[in-house]
Amino acid sequence: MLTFAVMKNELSLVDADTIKEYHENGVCVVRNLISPEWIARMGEATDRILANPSPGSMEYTADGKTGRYYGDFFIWRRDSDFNEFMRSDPLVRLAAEFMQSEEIRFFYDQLLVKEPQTAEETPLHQDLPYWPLRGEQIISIWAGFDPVTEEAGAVQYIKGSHRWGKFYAPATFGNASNFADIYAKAGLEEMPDPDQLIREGEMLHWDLAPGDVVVHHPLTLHYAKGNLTATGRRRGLALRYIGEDVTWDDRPGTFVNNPNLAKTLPEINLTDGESIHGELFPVVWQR
Ligand SMILES: O=C(O)CCC(=O)C(=O)O
Repeated sequence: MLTFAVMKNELSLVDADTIKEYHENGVCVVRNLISPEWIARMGEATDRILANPSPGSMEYTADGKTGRYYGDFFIWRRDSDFNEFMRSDPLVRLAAEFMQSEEIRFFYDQLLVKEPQTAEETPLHQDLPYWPLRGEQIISIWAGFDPVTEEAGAVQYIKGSHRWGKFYAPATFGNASNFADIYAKAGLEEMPDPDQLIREGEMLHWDLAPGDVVVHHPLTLHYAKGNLTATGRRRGLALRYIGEDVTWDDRPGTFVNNPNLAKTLPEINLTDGESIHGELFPVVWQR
């Protein structure tokens, strides 16, 4: 905690109470972090990606249904606005304030767009079971480029679930995503009834104005409803940052084994237990 206080004085984007809340609840909101200029620029950049999906992207809404739930990964590698955004000062400094690390690397960005009248929910899941990583210094920063409400599909988190000591088998996002077979290889504990966990858990979510972000721990259980609004878009970007305690986990059944995604990525030459390095996961902040 002392280190966090020192970091706060140096960087001061977030107060000690918010960082404490993050550690206790596994999630917290940070208001007014991103400038209106960045929001406008990223809204346009997102629309460019939506108009020109990459081979690694996912359409989670089936043909013929209303709305669109679109997912895409590692967008920073092909779009200069996404590249600059993930390296931009408030984001990398925020990541540094939450993680007790001398150095911050970018793991990847994930675009999660739900257009109006999209019924598809984001299934309840923890992030770390999808990822080939071990370590403590891992956070996600979820930024929206539109106002976000529960009706528009605000992400909802089960308070304190990062401390349950659970590592549940990944859930598949959408039936057409090709991930189910891969996750079956993970051999992890099946999640008990997700609806019951949601009903019985203390759910946290926030209405967000563009510029606000939500920071969550990689083991916090979270899900989102569809976007049931008539006209309000929900363009969201999850940015994943890692610190120097993170190492590669070569276990089978993580998202890098997905052939769709793999064909958009260079060969990953990290071996089990190795510290994360290389151009795919660039250093974005150093003390
Ligand atoms: O945006 C969503 O619906 C889900 C977000 C999510 O799963 C994440 O940020 O890890």
